[in-house]
Amino acid sequence: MNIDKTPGWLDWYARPSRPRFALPAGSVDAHCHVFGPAAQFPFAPQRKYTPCDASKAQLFALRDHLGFSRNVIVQATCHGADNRALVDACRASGARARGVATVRRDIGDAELQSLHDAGVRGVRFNFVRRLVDFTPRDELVEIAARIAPLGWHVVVYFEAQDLPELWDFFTALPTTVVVDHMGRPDVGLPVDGPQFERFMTLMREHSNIWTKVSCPERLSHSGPPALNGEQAAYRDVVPFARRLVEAYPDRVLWGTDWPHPNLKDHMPDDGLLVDFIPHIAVTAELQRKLLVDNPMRLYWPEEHRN
Ligand code: 0GY
Repeated sequence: MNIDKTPGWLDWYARPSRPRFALPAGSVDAHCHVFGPAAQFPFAPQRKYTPCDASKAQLFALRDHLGFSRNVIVQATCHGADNRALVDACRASGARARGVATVRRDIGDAELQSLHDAGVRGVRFNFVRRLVDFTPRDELVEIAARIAPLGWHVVVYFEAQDLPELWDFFTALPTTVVVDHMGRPDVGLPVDGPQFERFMTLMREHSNIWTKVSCPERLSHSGPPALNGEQAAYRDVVPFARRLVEAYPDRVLWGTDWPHPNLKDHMPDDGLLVDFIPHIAVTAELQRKLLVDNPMRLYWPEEHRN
């Protein structure tokens, strides 16, 4: 099927390095996507970008290459509220993938149950204007009330400058709330400056709020390592992620964000992304919580023993 990708689209990295950091046994890549394949699972007409294909088989091959045991697959906006590619991947994973779906208020109880049976454990509310059209807050409140009894949570994606306006909505949600990519701070600002302090306050005051300390490649101004390898990759993101991991070790998650939609200047080597982890979770205990205990508690609670 011939589908024109968004101009300038960067495809995912076909030959990632093998990480030097050995992931703890049972690690979960808690933020990744599948795209299509478009011939089987067409992209949504209202999408804001058209990506390359990124199939479940390619995702599972990456999982094994990097040393992860499981995936949490997050519905990408290019598929709108059509969760078929996500469900197909979860079902094919042998219970090694859970899903976070996008649903509309008109979803029926039977469809919600069928998503649950496939492995969906959350919904994503996206507030990033370049990715989605506006959804009325009352619709989101209604959806949150529908999914709460299933034991699901809400994943929210927004940019740091929008947090003040979204604060009351987030803090009234009745479920666990997981914030994507640390609320997208501007890492050019001080880690103890007002913008990131606001996010730290959100975490401190609301024990139901978790965050993914993910996407250094998206947030960084300093970028990937220089070719001579002298500079650590994405070093300007380290203080932000490390601060969260150390302050809230039981409420942080990590994911690759493969296949890395909408990156404009470089495509990360997923092996190097894994090598970023010991810079933000510096002890074996913090690493185990970030990569194993926390995602297991949220997505596979029936198997979680701690
Ligand atoms: C991410 C980030 C992005 C895209 C999406 O669903 C999506 O389309 O999440 C982005 O463009 O910042 O987490 O994958």
